[in-house]
Amino acid sequence: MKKLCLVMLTIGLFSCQSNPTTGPADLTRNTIIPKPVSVTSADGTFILTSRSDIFVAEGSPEEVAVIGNYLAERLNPSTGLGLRVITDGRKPGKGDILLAINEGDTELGEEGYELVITGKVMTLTAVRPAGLFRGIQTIRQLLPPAIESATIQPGPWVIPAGTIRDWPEYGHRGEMLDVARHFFGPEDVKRFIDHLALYKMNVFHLHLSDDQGWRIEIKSWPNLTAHGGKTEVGGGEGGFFTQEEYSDIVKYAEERYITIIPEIDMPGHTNAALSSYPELNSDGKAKEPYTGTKVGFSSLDTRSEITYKFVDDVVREIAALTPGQYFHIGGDESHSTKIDDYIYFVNRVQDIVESHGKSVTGWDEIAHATLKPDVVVQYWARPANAVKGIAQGAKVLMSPCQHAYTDMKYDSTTVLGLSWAAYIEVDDAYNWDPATLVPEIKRENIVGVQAPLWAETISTFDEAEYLIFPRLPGYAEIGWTPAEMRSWDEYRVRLAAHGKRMETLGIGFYRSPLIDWDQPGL
Ligand code: TNX
Repeated sequence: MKKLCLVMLTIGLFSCQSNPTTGPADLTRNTIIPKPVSVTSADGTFILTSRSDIFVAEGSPEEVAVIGNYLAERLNPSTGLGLRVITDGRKPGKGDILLAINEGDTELGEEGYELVITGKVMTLTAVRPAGLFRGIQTIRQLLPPAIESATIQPGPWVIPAGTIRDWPEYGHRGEMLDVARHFFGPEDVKRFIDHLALYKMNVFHLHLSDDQGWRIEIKSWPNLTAHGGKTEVGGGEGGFFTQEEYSDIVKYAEERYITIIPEIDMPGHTNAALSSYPELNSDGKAKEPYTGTKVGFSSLDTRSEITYKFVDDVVREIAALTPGQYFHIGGDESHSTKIDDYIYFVNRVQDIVESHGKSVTGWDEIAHATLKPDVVVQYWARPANAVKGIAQGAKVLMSPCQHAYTDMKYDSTTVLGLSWAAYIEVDDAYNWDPATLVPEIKRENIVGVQAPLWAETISTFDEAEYLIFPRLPGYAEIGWTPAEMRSWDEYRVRLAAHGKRMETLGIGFYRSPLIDWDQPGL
């Protein structure tokens, strides 16, 4: 009898806990990252079975069916359940998922969603398709990690009943990838975009040019890639995106409701361009290609008209392929450009960018210039620069190098990465609030959070993923979840549950000793 009681007690204890292979037993004990704004539980469980399908509500825009297909593609390989997307107006039954637009639920905003789970149907609604897409990431994370497998897994595929209402704190949540110091091709970039999607990020910033390489085809200046694309740090062969490949990346991101921000770094960080065209140099001589890792030695000739013809052509061609509002002009570490020349340059380039229908964003140094009203200053180093920007009415994107630089080592033993800004362990990456980090930068000045990955020390995408994970989910949560709902002690338990998920996705992440990877769940 005693034994039976003990067994029952044990079952009772476990039944309210999250199980690493079957998912949470109570919806409020989920391990979703970023943490949702509101979760309530109800009686019952929703189960995906061989009778399950994905229903698109009657009258939905075409996009909703596309999102339904994306969901089916996430769920079918691992469940083997063959979920179909039903668009003929039939009503969902037991075990089905329903996707619907509800324009009236304005509290959810542009990217928010509501997920109502009952023992019968799971209903995902949003004001906009983007919200449905974000909500699908919640569905993925409510299912066990095996859902991410490329091969059929046993299941069961069970989600506890309840309601999630959720929307982001900041409108800009992203990562940057430096493809200039080492080149990463379209397949790597798409994989990175998929990682952003899983954690509900919505911006992907591509650092497309630097001293060591020029990575995007410009048809009017072909040597940029024919010559300037053929180098990288350490002397490797480099590479570049054709315009077709770039457009394909833009489309891939768009299908995931992620905006690409292209960056052409100038007037510094331009040796690859200066080595490709002698006429861009004041002495008329092409520079030697550069494969080291120093910064601050190169500059476009800011007082030469051909420089502005060059910038105009480059911005025009890239802007034409980029649907997003912003064009990133770099502007960092122009140590060999005189300050007056720098200001003159940034002012003229702002006009060029606007003439091609885009708004300017740039590293915090650009605040020395006279900024246009819609400029976003990307804060990475100097509070004084951000303050200058704010004083001119600019908004700030938070990428503080001591917390958000994904190329920083985790600790002194990390082989990859740099350490000039800080060692950034997983808790340092998570434990900061954009709205209070720098007293002069207030919540109302901030558009969001972006974590850059500079690529001086990484040459394969496995190495990139080691630096990205497990810090990326933390940046995603900082951007999505209100600061007062976040705590490291609670987050680290949820993050542990993502270890298995990252493993299933083939991500060779850093096994931080701060996380109990072997005891996932709440
Ligand atoms: C500073 S951050 C840079 C980059 C380097 C990075 C290395 C910034 C705007 N400029 O050029 O790659 O440090 O951590």
